[in-house]
Amino acid sequence: MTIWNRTYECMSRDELEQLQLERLQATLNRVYRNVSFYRKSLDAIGFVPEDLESLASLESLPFTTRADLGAAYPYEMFAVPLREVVRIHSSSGTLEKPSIVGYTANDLKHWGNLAARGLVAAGVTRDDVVQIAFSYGLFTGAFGLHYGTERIGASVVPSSVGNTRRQVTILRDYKTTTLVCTPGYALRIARCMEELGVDPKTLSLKQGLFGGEPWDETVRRAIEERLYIKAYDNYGLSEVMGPGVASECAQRNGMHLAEDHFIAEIIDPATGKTLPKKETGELVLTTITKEAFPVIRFRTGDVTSLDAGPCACSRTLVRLSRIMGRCDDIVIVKGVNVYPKGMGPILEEVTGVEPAYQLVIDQKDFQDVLAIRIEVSEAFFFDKMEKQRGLVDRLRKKVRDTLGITPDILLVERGSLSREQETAPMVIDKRRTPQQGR
Ligand code: DLL
Repeated sequence: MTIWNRTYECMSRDELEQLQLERLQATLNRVYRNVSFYRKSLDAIGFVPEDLESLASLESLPFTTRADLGAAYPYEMFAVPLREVVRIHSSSGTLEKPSIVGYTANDLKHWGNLAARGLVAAGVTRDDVVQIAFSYGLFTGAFGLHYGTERIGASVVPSSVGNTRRQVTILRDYKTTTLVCTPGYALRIARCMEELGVDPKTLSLKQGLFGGEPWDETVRRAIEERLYIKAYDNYGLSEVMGPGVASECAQRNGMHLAEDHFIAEIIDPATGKTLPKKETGELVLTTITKEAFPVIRFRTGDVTSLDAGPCACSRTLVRLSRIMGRCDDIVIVKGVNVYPKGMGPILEEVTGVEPAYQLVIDQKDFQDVLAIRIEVSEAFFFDKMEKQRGLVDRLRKKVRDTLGITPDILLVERGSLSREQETAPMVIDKRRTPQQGR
């Protein structure tokens, strides 16, 4: 069984905790010196980084939230001068102020290595041809796994997302062995293959790494049967690094978390109290090697648990269970993090004033479908049909251009959403696996 970095992936707990402590100390020093947000929040509790004596003291430090990162827009959270930053990405979605994340050359090196761990754990070797059907852009998914594939020495096919027929042609003609995309897009490719009459058994495809959005064992089975491959889960988030934070091994019984780079805690999202790791709660992550964009006790909003028991693969890193949902307002639609309240200002750019609206999310053949119900104002009603149609087109285009998701726009009668009385929820999520928090 191949392991990309045996020294770190199979460390004894004692050695790992010593390493974590040293790295945490260095990180706290760095943020205290260079990031005013952390200096202020640590000063407020009278904590001096030199005082850190054990990993347990991390629990006494304040959390960092998405709102904190948003308030630091664009670069206030950077712990190095921009001159040392060689790459900038940002979180996907509708947050008014998205988190802008930076990487030094060293950060990129670590990112590639951690993504390589996940690829190797899924059986990828230098003989593989890896088709990366994530969008290349501000989204971290494509680049992280791209670097990991190059690090291994396998061949990258950066097909990016979209043009599904072409993806199928590439899969067949380039003899792709490994598909990398969201689980939803894997099934879209599967459907397209079925429509084109391409038999997956005739392809070179062996495995796929899927992540960026929640999925479950039913989706895994559907991917495996329809693409005739083994499907592996991998997890990450832009605020912490991107893909490579945790990845499944051949046992496919949880994702080994790169604890030599990140310290994980599980908390009760309601009280903020730390829970035993095996309990289900919100995942909180602290980066301990990041130079440009370290985060301390970042509340991911993801609901999961950690398994510290031994794994037959001989890796000693804890395993993150499948992400069970979110405990904040964010809903993930086609891999894009949608903050429902952030949709208002997007629609307003077309309608002039923010309309009452409701997001209805459903799935067709495992594909997410987003409909936005928008209350028409009197002004829309008096308009001719043609104008209404124009409005619908402009709204659809605006959302597509901003989020990369093309929604169905449904104009509904005035008063039917009754936001004032709080009777109409802002989001109706009809998907089989609720991706929204509780
Ligand atoms: O989705 C990074 C990524 C890309 C990971 C590709 C893996 C593969 P963001 O756009 O910042 O970054 O979204 C992060 O997506 O907090 C989870 O809610 C969700 N998510 C990511 N991977 C998984 C997964 C990328 N394997 C947010 N299972 C995270 C469930 C996932 N949810």
